[in-house]
Amino acid sequence: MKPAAVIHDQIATLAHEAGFSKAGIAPIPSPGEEADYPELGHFEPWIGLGYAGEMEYLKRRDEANRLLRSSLRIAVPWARSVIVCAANYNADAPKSIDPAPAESAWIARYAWTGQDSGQPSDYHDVLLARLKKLEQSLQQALGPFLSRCYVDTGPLVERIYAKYAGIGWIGKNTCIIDQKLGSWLFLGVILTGLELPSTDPIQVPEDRCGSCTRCIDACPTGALVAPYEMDASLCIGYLTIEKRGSIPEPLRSQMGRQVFGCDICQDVCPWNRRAPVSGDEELAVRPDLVNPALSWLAELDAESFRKLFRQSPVQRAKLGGLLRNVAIAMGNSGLEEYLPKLREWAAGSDPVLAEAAQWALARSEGASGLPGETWEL
Ligand code: B12
Ligand code: SF4
Ligand code: SF4
Repeated sequence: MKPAAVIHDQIATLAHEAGFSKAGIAPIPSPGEEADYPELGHFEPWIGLGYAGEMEYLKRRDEANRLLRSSLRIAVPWARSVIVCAANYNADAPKSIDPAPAESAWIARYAWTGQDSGQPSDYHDVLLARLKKLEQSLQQALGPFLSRCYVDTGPLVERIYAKYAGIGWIGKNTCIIDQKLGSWLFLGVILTGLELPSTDPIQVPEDRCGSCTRCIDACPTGALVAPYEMDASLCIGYLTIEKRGSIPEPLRSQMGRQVFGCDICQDVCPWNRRAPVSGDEELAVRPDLVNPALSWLAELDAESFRKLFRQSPVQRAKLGGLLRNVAIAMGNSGLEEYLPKLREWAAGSDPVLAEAAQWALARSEGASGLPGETWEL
């Protein structure tokens, strides 16, 4: 094996060539050594507290009833080290917290890509193609080895390995933050069967949150229940993307205009103020998805949804989920112009959408200052 520094430089160079902004190596702690990554110990209690909501994939266990994601030694026993790569997706575009027209919705920044160019442009596909390129270069440089690439879907808590690979610290908003790049970073991992030398402990980034609590203070639903701790079942990212069926009523008025994901706890983060704009052509922003009109999204049908969000993470919410979120945002807007659409939905055959629209109508009724007014449904 070559000296650690040479391997690091080689991997960093090849990762850059493959299109990543940053890369590093995290060894996988041996059984009994998991305490070396104390964050792994938080996973089981986190699941126990019900913070994963209905995200059943996070709760998967092996035959011995061990949570797969609590350790890579359990989930992928042959793996010995993780190469973690990060791609900057910061765009020169408005923030979710900037003043915006009352008629506009918010789609999270990570889903602004997805042009129907024939090329993969959902970040999952873009990063996976880059990881595979890097994997191939490494196989050539280091000789054949067991490996597997994942973006988002692997059985691991990527951010813990990202920290120990030197990508960034885990902020109080639970995101990985790099001092220069900020937190608008996608992560991708290559699990390897190689005992690659770890990133020098000195390079494990220092926590630079200090006494700041902006993200916790700004979270509309109180999902950041404590520093570094999220009750994901309260997070607007979960409610608008992962949650099927109805969204719990007390949370709806806190969702504001967010119809897909949420960027608030990153938009308020001082480390994102001077973060460089990405300039990554494959992750280029579709301007039509920045502050889109609620009325435009409300008119989507199965065909136009499929066309608009082909190659886009928005597909995950499905049309029914997106329209449910739009109905809630319309209710939160307090604008009377949405009443006809809400009445139409309230009388429609999709029970989840109908119920969300009824809630939005009742909320608009309160906001219009016309208590007692009834609408024909
Ligand atoms: C499930 C999931 C979600 C869930 C839950 C989020 C969450 N915080 O867990 C929901 C749907 C809410 C979500 C939202 C978002 N997600 Co998401 N998500 C994931 C996924 C698939 C798993 C994360 C996971 O395992 N969570 C479980 C909990 C337990 O982990 P955790 O919050 O990271 O908590 C650990 C640490 O906080 C740690 N910890 C560290 N220090 C300390 C200190 C103390 C005292 C304590 C108690 C704990 C603690 O302990 C915890 C347990 O190990 C990952 C991909 C992956 N495979 O890892 C992407 C991932 C985390 N998401 C990502 C993104 C981009 C987002 C959104 C920005 C999308 C959006 N705009 O809506 C938001 C960000 C919200 C936020 N503030 O985190 C990126 C994050 C990149 C980054 N820079 O950090 C990832 C890595 C996907 C990727 N490959 O790029 N996501
Ligand atoms: S993404 Fe939004 S709802 Fe989720 S923790 Fe951050 S601010 Fe709160
Ligand atoms: S807003 Fe403040 S506390 Fe939250 S992640 Fe950023 S620096 Fe840390």
